[in-house]
Amino acid sequence: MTDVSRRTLLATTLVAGTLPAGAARAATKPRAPQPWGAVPSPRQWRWHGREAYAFVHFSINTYTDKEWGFGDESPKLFNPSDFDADQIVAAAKAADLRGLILTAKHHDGFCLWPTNLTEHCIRNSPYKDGKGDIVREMADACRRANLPFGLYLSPWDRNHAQYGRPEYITYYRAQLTELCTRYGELFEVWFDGANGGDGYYGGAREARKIDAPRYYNWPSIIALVHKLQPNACTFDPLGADIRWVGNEDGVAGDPCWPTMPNKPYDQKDGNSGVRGAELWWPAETDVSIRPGWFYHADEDSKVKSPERLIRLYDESVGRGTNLNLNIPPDRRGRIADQDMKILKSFGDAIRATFAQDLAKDAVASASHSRGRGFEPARVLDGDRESYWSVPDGVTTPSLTLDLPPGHSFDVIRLREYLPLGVRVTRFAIDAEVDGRWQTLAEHACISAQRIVRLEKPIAARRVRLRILEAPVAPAISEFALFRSVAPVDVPAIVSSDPTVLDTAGWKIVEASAPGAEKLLDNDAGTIWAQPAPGAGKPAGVTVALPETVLLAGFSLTPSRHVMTNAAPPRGYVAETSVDGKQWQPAATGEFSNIAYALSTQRITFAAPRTARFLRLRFAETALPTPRLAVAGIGGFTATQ
Ligand code: FUL
Repeated sequence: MTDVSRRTLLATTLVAGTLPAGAARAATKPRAPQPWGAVPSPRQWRWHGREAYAFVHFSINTYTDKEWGFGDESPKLFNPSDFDADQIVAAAKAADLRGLILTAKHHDGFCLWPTNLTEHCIRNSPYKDGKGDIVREMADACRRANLPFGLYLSPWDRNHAQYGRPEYITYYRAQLTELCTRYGELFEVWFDGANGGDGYYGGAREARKIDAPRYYNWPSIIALVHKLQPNACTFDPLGADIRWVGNEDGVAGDPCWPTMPNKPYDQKDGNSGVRGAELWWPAETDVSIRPGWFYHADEDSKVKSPERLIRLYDESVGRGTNLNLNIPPDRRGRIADQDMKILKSFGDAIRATFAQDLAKDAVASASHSRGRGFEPARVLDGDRESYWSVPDGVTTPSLTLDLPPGHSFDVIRLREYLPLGVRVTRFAIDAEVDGRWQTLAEHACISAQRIVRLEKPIAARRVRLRILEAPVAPAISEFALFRSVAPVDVPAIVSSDPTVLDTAGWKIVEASAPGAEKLLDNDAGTIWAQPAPGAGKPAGVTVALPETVLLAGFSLTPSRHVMTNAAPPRGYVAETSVDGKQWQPAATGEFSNIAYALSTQRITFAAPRTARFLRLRFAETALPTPRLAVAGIGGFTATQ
């Protein structure tokens, strides 16, 4: 039997046979199902189609090697030597990212656009003699490449003298107005949840506490964005179009429902959403390709591998959320070569994997069909606006794809037609291989999309989607099959910066608790933990370098996860030695904001010194917790 006649036969016997009586002859198209529960706004529905886009953290922190600037940094520090917006856009495109969000202002208050609202901006930097505008350059480059553009504007501003008072809100709204009116269309506007705390605040150098929802009055700020930029989705307070996924690791809950209760954000609910809740408030999964959000040369060795990015893709996009992948430019103002290679490898693999839907020529049949316009074959047409549905009251239908021979697949993608709400509660996928049906997967939630990756490719005669539970008739817009293409390997490097020391050859000489090797394993996920230090209970570690170097400073990485019973050290006493016997003081101080920023701290000694041994002692934890935790230490030499 030829393929065509087999398909024709199947189409007449299975599909038409399942239509409701008379539907095949009916001249009128059946009514579409009624929406169920919360549904996306048109703006949110468009946003769901973006899937993955780039976050670009670039600012003063890039030049101070910090994650959170204090707000007292001189604008003169911002001086990209070779800024290239097109190269950054090309990196996003290489990774198949479909938008780009730039940090117009981070917590330190420095503005990347020439605004007259503050002196703390690019006008007072050496970049293009104060005539530069990074927001404009990025917006133009995105437009040239047909890449949607978005902006991040930190509500917390550690530079502004009036932060915490009503005058600052007027300033913030004026900033937003400039950004929403000068740079063309924006697809997303990002409000960071980090707020309050200590800062420079125009020289006051104090801690300021705010009650964020009351202080910012988010509904009015969101309304301002929507008035000026009707297509921009706002992130992430209650009332915004998009919510936070609840972690910065790139992992959405399984399931991750796009609905949430109409109450202030709760991190635990945020990760998995709440089935059937009243608000359409879908999750965005934000994560950095590097440990930090800003570029640091000593993290060149820690760029996530292409394989890791594919896992992140599966755990974010594959669970119906959008992935916001941070790709921070280096001090030149370009994406570092290592990151570029990794992004290309990742993007090539994603493109190749999803290039060809192997189910496209399958024959779709179903236990039920709603009739003309809602036939089973709608799941194969690659159109997110068309869908298969069934008569009202049918909630557990199944749909079978009779596959053309000669293909094997290991990736399955399902999509619901979201304008009718998220309708499927649970589903299973089966495959018929060598005449026997087997269940491949069973999950809760399809939503925008659900990607199921099999351990190995299978060649099935048929595959079947079984809806196991739904409150109403499902509406499925895609059932697609793919063969995954592995990314090309990109070997790790130590650092593009020769002053960054490779800790691979470092040895622990002594430590106040076992497990100190974890400090040197280049993995922020492994933690050296011990009882909190105190009187008579010192904590510390001594390391030996493989050879004597001109040591200019050290770094310390805390656990990047909030730990309930442990905290990083508040401060340090650092000493160095050439022979491991005679010790010289090197530096003493506090780690700035370590307990909240949870980012690597880089401490530069007053002057570089010849050393082969480094000893660090910690007197107390940064928060009153029973245990002390440190993820890593490192070191750097003087600039050569
Ligand atoms: C966090 C910020 O504190 C980080 O610096 C970064 O901007 C991240 C995307 O959001 O809350």
